[in-house]
Amino acid sequence: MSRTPSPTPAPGSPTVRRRGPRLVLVAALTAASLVWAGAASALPDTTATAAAATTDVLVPAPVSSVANGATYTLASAAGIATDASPEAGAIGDYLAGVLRASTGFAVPVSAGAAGNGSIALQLSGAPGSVGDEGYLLTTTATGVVVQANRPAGLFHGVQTLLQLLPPRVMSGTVQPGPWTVPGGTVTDYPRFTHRGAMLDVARHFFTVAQVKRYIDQLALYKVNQLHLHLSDDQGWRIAINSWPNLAAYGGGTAVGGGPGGYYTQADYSAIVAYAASRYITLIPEIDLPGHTNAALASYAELNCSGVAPPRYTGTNVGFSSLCVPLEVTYTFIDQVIGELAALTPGQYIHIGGDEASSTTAADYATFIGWAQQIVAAHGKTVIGWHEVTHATPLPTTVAQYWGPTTSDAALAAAVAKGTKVLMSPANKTYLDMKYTRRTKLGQTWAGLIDVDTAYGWNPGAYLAGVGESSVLGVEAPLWTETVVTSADIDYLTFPRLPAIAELGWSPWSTHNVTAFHQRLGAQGPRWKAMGIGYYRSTQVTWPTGS
Ligand code: TNX
Repeated sequence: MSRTPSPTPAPGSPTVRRRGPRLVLVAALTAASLVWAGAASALPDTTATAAAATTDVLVPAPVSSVANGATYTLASAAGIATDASPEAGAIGDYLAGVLRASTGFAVPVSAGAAGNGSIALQLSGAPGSVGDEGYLLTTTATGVVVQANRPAGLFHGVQTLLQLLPPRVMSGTVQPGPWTVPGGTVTDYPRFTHRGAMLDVARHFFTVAQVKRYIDQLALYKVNQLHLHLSDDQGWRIAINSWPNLAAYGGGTAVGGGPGGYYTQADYSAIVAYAASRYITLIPEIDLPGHTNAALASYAELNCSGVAPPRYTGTNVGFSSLCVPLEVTYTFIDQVIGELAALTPGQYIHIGGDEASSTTAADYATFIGWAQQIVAAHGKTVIGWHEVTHATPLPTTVAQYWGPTTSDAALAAAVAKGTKVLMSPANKTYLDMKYTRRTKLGQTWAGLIDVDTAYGWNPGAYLAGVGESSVLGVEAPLWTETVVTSADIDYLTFPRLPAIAELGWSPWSTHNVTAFHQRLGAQGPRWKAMGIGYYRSTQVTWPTGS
C-alpha cells in the first residue's frame, strides 16, 4: 500500500482543512486521537480530516493502516484476555509485564472472553493473507484486539500496539498516563522471511544477560533471527564437551587481551529459549576454515605443523586456517557441529567461510564441500558468508552477502543456479561502521553509515543478478573489535538497526526517507525510556524530551 508523507504541524497548533464547502477545525486533539501510522494515504479524501495532522509512528512501517478517529485509553482496571493457547497466554504475560512496569496497573491476564475496555490477543480471526508472522490490530474506544494465525504474528502485533502507546510505556518505572492508543485497523505482514541481526561475541565476549538485553531490543522491531558469531581468532565462546579446551583455553581472551569468556551449553540453551520467547531464532556460527586461531591455539593436533600457535588478541584477519588435508579436521568439525546442532532448534548452522586467505582455493572448495555434508548429516542447513559460492554450494546452502559493492560474479552465478541470499552489504548494514568521522567507536573500511545510508537501498534490487525472489532477507551484523559494553552495542545499533529491520519487514512501496525520519524520530523517546543511549543522527529530527 503506498503512502505519502504528510506534513506535521507544530505540536498543539490547530490544523485548518477545507472539506467540501465547510471549514473543519481539527484542533490539537487530532495529534493525540487521530494519529495513526500511514492513515493519511489509506483514507479516502472525503474523510481525511486527520490527514494533515497524521504522524507516522510505527517502525517498521505496516502494510496498511486506517484510522477510525476513536481513542482507546487503557484504564487502571483493564486486563488482557487471551485465547486458551499457552502461546497466547505467554504473549499476554509479556505485554502485561511491560504495561505493569510503566503504568503501575495490575493488568491481569486471563484466558477467555474480552471484557469491555480490555486488550484481546487471539490466534484466530486474522485473514490468511497475513501469513504466519502477520497480524490484524483493531482499536476502538472500547478495546484493542490483536489477531493472528500463529503466535509469532500475535507477538509482532503486540509490538505494534506498544509503539502506538505513549513512549513512556517502555519505562521500567511507573509513569503518568493517560495510556492512549489511536483508533484504527492495522493489517500487517513481512516482506522477507528473514530479518536478522548478528552479534560478534568472539572479538569481545558478552554475557547471557547482555545477549538477552539485545534480544529484547531486536524484538521491538520485528527482527526474527539472531546470528551469534561464536568463534573467531580471538576467542571460542561455546563449550564443546568433546573438545573442552576450545572454550576453557580458546575462550580465555579477547581483542585487547581481556579475560574473554564462554557460554556453557546450559547458558546457550537459555539464550535460545529466551530468544524463542521473543519469536527470534538463534543462528549459531562457527567460522571455518579461517578465523580459527582460538581453536588452533587450543589443540596442537589441529595444526598442519602439529604446533599450537599462541592465542591472539589483535584485530588482523585472514591469517589462520584449519588444516584441510588432516583427517582429524573433519572429526573435529563433525563433533563440534554435532553438539551445536543438538543445541539448535532452528534450521540453520552458519559455517562462516569468509576471508580464508590462508587456505588455497582448492583446499577451500574441498573443505566447504565436506563442511556442508557434515551440517546436512546433522539435519541442518548451511548459511555461509558469500565466499562459499567459490566452492560448490549445496542447493539448500544460503549465501550471506557482505561485500561493499553491488556485484559479485560468483554469487550471481550461484544465484542463477538457485542459491538464496541473505543481504548484509557491509557499506549499508554493518553496525560496526562509524556513523561519521567523529564517531569514536567502530571502523571505516566499508565507509561511514548514517541513517540515510542504512535505509537507502532496496534488498530485493541491490545486487546484480540477485532479484527479490532470490533474497531470503536482510541481516545487520555487529562486529565487536571496538565494542566492549552494552552501552557500546546500544550506540552502534540505534538508530541503524531499526532501518535495516524496516527494509526486511515493510513493503518497498512504503519506502520514503522523509516519512522514515519522522517515524524513526518517534522512537527516540522510547529508547530514552528504556535507557538506550543512541546516536542522535542529525539526519533525524528527534522530538524534544528524547
Ligand atoms: C569483515 S564481514 C569480517 C569480520 C570483521 C569485520 C569488521 C566478514 C564476513 N568478515 O571478520 O570483524 O569485517 O568490520
